[in-house]
Amino acid sequence: MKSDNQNFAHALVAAAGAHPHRDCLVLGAGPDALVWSYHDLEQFSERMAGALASLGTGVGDRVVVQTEKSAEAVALYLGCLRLGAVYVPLNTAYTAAEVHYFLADAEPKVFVCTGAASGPCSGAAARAGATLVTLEADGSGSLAEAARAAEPYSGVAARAAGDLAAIVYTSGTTGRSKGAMLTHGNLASSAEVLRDYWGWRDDDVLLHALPIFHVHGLFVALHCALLGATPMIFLARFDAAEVAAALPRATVMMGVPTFYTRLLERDDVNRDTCANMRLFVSGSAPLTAQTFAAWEARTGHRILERYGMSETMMNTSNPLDGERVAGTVGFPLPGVEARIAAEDGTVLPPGEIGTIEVKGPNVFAGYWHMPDKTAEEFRDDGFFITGDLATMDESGRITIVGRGKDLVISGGYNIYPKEIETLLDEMPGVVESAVIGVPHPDFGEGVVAVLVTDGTAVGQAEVDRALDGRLARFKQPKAVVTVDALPRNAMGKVQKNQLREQYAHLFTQPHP
Ligand code: MCA
Ligand code: AMP
Repeated sequence: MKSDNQNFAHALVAAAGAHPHRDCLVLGAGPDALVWSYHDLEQFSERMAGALASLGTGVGDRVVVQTEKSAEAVALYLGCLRLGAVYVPLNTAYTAAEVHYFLADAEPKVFVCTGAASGPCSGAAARAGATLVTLEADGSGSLAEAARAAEPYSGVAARAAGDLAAIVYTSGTTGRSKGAMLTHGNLASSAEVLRDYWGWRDDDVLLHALPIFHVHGLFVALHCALLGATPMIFLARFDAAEVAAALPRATVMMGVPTFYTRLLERDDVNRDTCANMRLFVSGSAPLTAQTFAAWEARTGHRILERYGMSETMMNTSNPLDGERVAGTVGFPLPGVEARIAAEDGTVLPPGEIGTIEVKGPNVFAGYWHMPDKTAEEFRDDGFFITGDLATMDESGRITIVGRGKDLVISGGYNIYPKEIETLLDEMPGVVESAVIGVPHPDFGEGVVAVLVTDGTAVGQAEVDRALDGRLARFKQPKAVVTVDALPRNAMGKVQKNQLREQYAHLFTQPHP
């Protein structure tokens, strides 16, 4: 009988309860590997929930988390769900200055960070009314200690499908980050659909090398394994040598395209080492047809590419059994409606380029504290305007051809130029700036700052100095060029396409 409690933790607790002694998180390799069983994870999540409750956290309270990837961090996430609290993960690369904004915006009850961040963030946490606790990569820290001593909270707070489970911040075109509100229904529907569509098996072993502060690593990858109560080889970060060494023990890997290009540089990634694998998934950024072909030639596997967003979880996927076509993101997932529309909302016929719009149980509940922004991005009939440009063929297969939004995707991280331009424009000697993404052999796209100066010499060193501590390193320009003037159209709008063409080979060799 299906429970009335739509808290997604309820489904996860049931899955773990059915297989308590199965391996859940395998940390490290060989005889030194540390293994958490499903029972271990459940027990510690109850203790994490108990510790959070003793700090006054209850239903609907936000818990902002900026910690390294660890088994304890997974237990913290599950503890939040159990309590009905709202989990708010932050990229570990964000600087204290960036974190201050998130704390002020999310107004959390608790802020969990590493000891290193606690000093620079303590004032902002106090101003937001949050209790600051720590959790380190090795599982120590004040929250971990509190959890070990806490009275376990073994319940699962009653939640409806439409109640908030998480807020995932995504940068905005205005330079101000928006919190995408994800509900228990969003998490559950997406996880269940992916489990079925990708044919999750009882004997699957997931190779998990993604960060757990974004939808890809936290919800897509983790949820598939947890819902199936199957093991994960849980790596703290992506390290090509470690991933290659783990491949023979895994059956499924999910990654961003950079994972695949880096693995292709290694001789020990081949048909033999991938013999146990049944599925390689790629997403978060476009996978080139070249990487798709090289991977197939090397390993015999056709990578399954899928497409999603923080706001919508997963929207489309190439099929498990049917044809996986390079350069396409496949078909709308079951339950997801997708259409291609013109700017005015007119639905376009097959083959025409327009914006992908989606509707379904996977689509978020809106932006936290931004009702106007939310209203702008939804059509009257409930479709969400993704900002991604694509075509759909007669069979419903979607090919992404570009972005309507001014966004750079580097190594699977979204970077909004406006946020960088605002800081560059404040630099002495800079008259104006344009930030663009151009092809990069490792990250797919690399950030380039194009500057107009008043004659002052402003180069990479000056830009690095000006942005350090204010912007996460991955957002900082990997190249700086100066020009006399930015190209503009008749309306005065900067022609970024022209700049992208001009600097297309800054990081790569032009084709002969
Ligand atoms: C690290 N660096 C980067 C990036 N990552 N620069 C640009 N883009 C990046 N993605 C820089 C660091 O700032 C540092 O610079 C240098 O590279 C080395 O840093 P390190 O941490 O050692 O890098 P790495 O471990 O090699 O990381 C590369 C990576 C990582 C493995 C590709 O970025 C990664 O795990 N990406 C996955 C992102 C992801 O999960 N995206 C999902 C979000 P310096 O030396 O100058 O200090 S999208 C999503 O969730 C939606 C729903 C979806 O569809 O999936
Ligand atoms: P995020 O806001 O970090 O969740 O990133 C979502 C964005 O990543 C989407 O709007 C797309 O622009 C991009 N994206 C995700 N998956 C793919 C893919 N398979 N191909 C191209 N772009 C993708």
